Amino acid sequence: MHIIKFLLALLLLVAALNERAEASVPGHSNDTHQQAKFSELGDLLTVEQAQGRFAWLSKCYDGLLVELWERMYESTDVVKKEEKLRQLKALWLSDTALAAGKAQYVTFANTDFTNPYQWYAGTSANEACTIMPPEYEPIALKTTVLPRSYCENRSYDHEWEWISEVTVDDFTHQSEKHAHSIVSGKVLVLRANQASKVTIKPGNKEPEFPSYVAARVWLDWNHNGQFESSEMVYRSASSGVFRFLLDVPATVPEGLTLMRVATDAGGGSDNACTRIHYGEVEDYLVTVR
Ligand SMILES: [Ca+2]
Ligand SMILES: [Ca+2]
Repeated sequence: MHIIKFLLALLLLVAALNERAEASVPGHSNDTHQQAKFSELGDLLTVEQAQGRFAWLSKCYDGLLVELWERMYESTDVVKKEEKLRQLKALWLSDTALAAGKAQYVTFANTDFTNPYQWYAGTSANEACTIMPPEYEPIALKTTVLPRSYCENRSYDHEWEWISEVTVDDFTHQSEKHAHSIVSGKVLVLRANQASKVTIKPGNKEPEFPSYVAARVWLDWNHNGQFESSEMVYRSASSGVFRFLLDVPATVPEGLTLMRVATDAGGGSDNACTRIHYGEVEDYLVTVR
């Protein structure tokens, strides 16, 4: 049963990767029917973090890695634990994969592919071991896509205010309330030297009395893994829907980068890394063509 589940997860992952490949075909846009496949699990790791994930699991959950080895090889041969770990590492973190920036790592969640406790496995051997929620399982073998890691940001409180929808031209993402989420199932494609129409719909626990929230958007145009002050592309405050035109620079380096959207009824900060109070932070994978 476990093997089937894991294989299913792998298939879903392959589907997600295909979807990403499709999304990068210029002019190919069928967002509506693909919307259901959006993943909000986040857990997008860089190559270095994927290596750290393996080291952390080897330290904290080596039994689980052994179990994964047994599922993948369907073997009951007497093989030493160290050899099993070595083989897994060779499979997921081969020199070829590392050189291509495509290391693989295991991500964990509930069996329904949700992460209700917002629990993530470690990404460095130096991190202390934490206890995985008992109902969690390894649900997918992911391939690294982001070459850089970004500062974390999340809200202290997302009970009353959150982000319920973000649209960019034909791209729409509706979502529930979270402290932070990474929309990792699909890449948002922007056109160089054009203006894109963006809307941000805040969610409210009492929609008849919408809160006055500050909204900000940052885009790492220069792909350096940081949101410089010049990369804050929008800032406003309102109790309604935010609408603006996003001017995309004429030249942006190739590859994936990150767009961060934050709403905060506590006013927020111009610093994309400063933790927000009442609202949500959503990160989107973006490529400019
Ligand atoms: Ca949301
Ligand atoms: Ca930057």
